[in-house]
Amino acid sequence: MDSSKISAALSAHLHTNGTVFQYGTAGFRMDATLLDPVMFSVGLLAVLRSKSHKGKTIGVMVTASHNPEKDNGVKLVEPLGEMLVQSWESYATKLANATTSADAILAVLDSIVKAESIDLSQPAHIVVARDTRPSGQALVASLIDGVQALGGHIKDYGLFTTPQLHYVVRCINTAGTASAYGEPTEEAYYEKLANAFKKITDGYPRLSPLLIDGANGIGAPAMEKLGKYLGDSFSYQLVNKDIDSRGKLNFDSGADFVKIKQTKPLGMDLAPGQRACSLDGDADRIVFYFIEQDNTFRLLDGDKIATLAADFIMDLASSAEILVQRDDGSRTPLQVGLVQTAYANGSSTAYVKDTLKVPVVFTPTGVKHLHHAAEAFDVGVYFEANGHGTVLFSPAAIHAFKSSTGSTPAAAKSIEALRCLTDLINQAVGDALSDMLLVEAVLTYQQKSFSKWNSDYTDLPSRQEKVKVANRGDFVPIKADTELSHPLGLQGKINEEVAKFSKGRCFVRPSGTEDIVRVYAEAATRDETDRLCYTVCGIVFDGYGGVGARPAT
Ligand code: G16
Repeated sequence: MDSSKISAALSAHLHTNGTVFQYGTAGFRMDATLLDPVMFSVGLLAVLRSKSHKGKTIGVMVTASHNPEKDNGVKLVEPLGEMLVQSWESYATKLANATTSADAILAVLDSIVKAESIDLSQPAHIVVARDTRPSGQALVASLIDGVQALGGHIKDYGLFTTPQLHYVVRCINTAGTASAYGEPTEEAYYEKLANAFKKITDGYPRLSPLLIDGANGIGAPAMEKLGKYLGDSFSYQLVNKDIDSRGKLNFDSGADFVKIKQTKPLGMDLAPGQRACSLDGDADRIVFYFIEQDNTFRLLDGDKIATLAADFIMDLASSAEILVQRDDGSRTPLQVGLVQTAYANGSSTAYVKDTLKVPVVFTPTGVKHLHHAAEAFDVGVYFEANGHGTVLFSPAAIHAFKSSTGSTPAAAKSIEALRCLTDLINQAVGDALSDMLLVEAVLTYQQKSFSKWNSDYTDLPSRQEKVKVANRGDFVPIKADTELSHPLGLQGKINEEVAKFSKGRCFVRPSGTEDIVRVYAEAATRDETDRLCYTVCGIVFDGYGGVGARPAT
């Protein structure tokens, strides 16, 4: 470690304004003007992480995803495309906060090297990409300074969706192995998805065109490129694709807006019966929707995507008579499991358990948590209600799909479909474009309308609101985000309110991506749900440090 080189490089990125940095739900995320020292520190950390993996390539994605355009953020990606391992998140936080002086940063670097027994003579390889935010390019430059100060090699992929960055990281690190994931290029990514989609839908009548809201973000140009590979196998119309005008990214559009507001995005004409979906700012989330003849808006969110996918895969596995080889030599049916968070609609959980008869595991918010829980199953389906998720296939499941032949033509066809799914579904991370094709493939295969899909179960009315407070760090979630241990006394007050409503459920948790706390409520009717949600918002605002405008009641 060349201390003088690091000190000299830090001098251009010194942290001077007292902001406290925290690696949150999806990395660092805040107003872009504050991020320069953070980026430098992430460059240093990425080098250490790569060295600790003996030179494997580490990814860095510069994005603030669903946040407003003025924000930006950064997250680290592990060699197989997963989110940074949690034990390193505290290093990331310490290093970012140590950018105040050369002494501080050198001391933290040294402590990480010692704690992780890192061999500094190992090489370090980093790849970086960014979304379309105007602040992105300068932040990548700061990151590169950090990487080079510690002697790492870095390749800049430029503009990418978040899942594309995860994809190339996995491809690079699996190249030449039995689990090689593909070519680490944008073109190969589109080709892989498009080929799998064409194969699985071959011979089926096409569905009506899908309206796609690109949130005026990187998902829009990526969709246009993917569309060329899909050709006439997929019919769509893209709206909100303006990535050049300032202020449009995620503005009243995108998956987060549609999910929370339960309405169509700005810039989309949606006639009753038309099918539509929204990507978010970095194209790692997707939700679907339509409006009924009477103009009622119907949302098909991550819960609905998860149940559609789990049901489809179980049908295929059963018709294909798939048996999976176990460690003890036995061969047993494919085990499908579902992972949800506290935001999952209560009706979806009941449907999964009672109708699909699939086990459900709950984790705290953040795909990093869901992803790991999903790995416990042969097929782990994980989706947050906000549309962030994917389906993971275990090596044993993939082996079973590859080695089965099927005793009937129908079984052989189902096996082929399962094999296609392993290519169609991004195994590294939730991916809006891959998930979009997954849903469209299932609906094409089953010739199922959005309305029929929606009728699988009826959502309980739900509402999610944001409350701005002086210090969201005062709110400490426990029990997979369903309760708070602090501030003392608040949980008791929430419980008292919940008890007043039929099928009432409500929780409060600090966001890890925005400077607010979130309030989620569910109850038997729309009116009760709204009353429960707004009452709790008021309790939080009035008694626990609310700032700015009091939430509506
Ligand atoms: C990120 C995470 C998601 C999480 C969301 C909101 O999504 O990847 O897992 O659900 O933030 O998190 P929070 O409620 O803590 O603000 P994205 O799409 O913004 O990267």
